[in-house]
Amino acid sequence: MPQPRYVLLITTDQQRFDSLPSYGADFAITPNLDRLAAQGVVFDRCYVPAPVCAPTRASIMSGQFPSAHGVIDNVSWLQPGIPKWTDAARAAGYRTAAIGKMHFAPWDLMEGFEERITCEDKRHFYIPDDHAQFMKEHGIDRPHPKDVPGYFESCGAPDFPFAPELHPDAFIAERSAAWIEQNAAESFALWVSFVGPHDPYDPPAQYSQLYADTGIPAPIPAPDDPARAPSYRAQSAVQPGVENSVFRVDATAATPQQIAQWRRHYFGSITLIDEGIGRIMDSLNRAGILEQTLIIFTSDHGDALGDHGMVFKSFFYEPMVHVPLIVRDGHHRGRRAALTGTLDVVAYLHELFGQTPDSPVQGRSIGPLLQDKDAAINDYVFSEMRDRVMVFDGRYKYIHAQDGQHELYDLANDHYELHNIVDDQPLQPQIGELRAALIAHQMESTKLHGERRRTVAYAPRLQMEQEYRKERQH
Ligand SMILES: [Ca+2]
Repeated sequence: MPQPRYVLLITTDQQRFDSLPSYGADFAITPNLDRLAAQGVVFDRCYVPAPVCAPTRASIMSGQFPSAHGVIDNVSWLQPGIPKWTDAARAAGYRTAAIGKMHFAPWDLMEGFEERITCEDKRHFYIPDDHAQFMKEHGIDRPHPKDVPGYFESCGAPDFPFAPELHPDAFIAERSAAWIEQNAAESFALWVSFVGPHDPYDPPAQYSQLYADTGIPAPIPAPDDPARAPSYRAQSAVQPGVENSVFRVDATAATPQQIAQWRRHYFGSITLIDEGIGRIMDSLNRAGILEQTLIIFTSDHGDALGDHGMVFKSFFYEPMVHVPLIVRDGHHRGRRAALTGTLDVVAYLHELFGQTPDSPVQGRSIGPLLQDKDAAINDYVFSEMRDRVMVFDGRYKYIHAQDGQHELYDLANDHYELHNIVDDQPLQPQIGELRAALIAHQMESTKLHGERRRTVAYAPRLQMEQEYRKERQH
C-alpha cells in the first residue's frame, strides 16, 4: 500500500453512527461529510473500544483496549512509555500535530505530537487552553456552561451566547485550516478533534434552528420488559446530577421537550462541525495537497440522546457504541459492511507508517477492507467498560457484567435492542460461542497488560541462564 504524503484524522466527540445522511439520517445537513462519503469508503459497522471518552482516546493513541492499556475511566491516563502511533509517524518522517480536544491527563501532555493547539472539554472551562486564550483576546472569560442563558431551562442545551466564530468547534476548524496551509510543505500526520456534538448541546442558534421542522426521530423507548433489563442500566459511569460540578443539572430527569431540544441542538452542532470540515477541505485544496491526503473521519463514541431512557453514553446499545467511519484515500469508494472498530484504524495507521510498535496493537488494519469490498477482518468486535464487556458478531450482541447479569440482542430482528433474549433456550449454544470469544479477548488483553506491567525479579538468575546458553553454543 503506498504511503500517503499527508494523514488527516478528523474525530468528533460523542457522534453516533445514525447522525449523517450517509448513515440514513436524511434530515441531517452535512454537505461536506456527504461529499467525503461519496468520494471515499463508508464503513457501516464501526464500533468503539469503550463507549466513554478517555478510555477510547487512550485506545486511539495506544492501539489497545482499555483492559490492556489500563485507562478504564475518564480521570486516568496512559502510563508513560507506552508506544503510540505518533511515535511511528515521527519515525517515518511525518510532522505530527493535534488540534482540538484530546482529553489527555494532564490535559497538556504532548503524547508524541510535536505541536498542539488545544481546545478541551467545554465544561472544563477552567483549563487555560488555546481556546480560552482566544476568548480572552476577545474580552471574554470562558464561562461555565451553567452560566450560559437557557442552560437550566433546556437541561443543558442552550444557544451559544457569543459570536459564532468564537464557538470551540469554529475555532478548531479555523485553526486547523490555517495550520494545514502553513504546514503543507512537509509530510504531516494531523489529528483534528472537534469537541462537539458532545453536551452541552450549544451550537449558535442559527444551526439548531435549521432543525426546527425536520424529521429528527423520537427516542427509542426503554426496554419492553423491565424484568429483563439489568439493574446496571441505572449505574451510568457518567453521573450527571445537580451535585456534579460540571453538569449542575440532572440530565436523567430531562422532559421529552428538553430531549427534543437536545436533539435539535445535537444536529445543529453536527452541521456547525460539517461547515468546519468544509473549511478544512478547502484548505487542503488551496494548499494543493487534497489528492495526496488520506482523510479518516470517525468519533470516539456515540450519544444515547434519550434513547432507551438513557442519556449520554457508557452503555453498549447502538447509539452509544456504534460510530461513523469514513475513509477517503483517493483510490477506493463505496460501502463496507464488514465488522470493524476504532482500533482497526489505529492498526492501519501503524501499517501506513511502516513501523512495528514495541507494544502490540490489538486492532486489525482496515487496509484489506478498503481494497476489497467483500473482505472481512473480524469475526467479532468488542467494547469495554470498567465492570462490563460487549461482544458482537454482526448479528448477536452479548453483554456481560461482573455481577453476572447479562443481555443478548438479535440485531437482525430487533434493530432497536428492545428484547433481551439472553434466557432463550435455543440460543444458549450461540451465547456459549460469544462467551468463548469474550474470554479469548480478555486473555489477550490480560497478557498485554501483564507484559507491560511485569518487573523481572530474578535478574541475576536470568543473567546466569543467558551466560550458560552462550557457553553451550560454543
Ligand atoms: Ca468523548
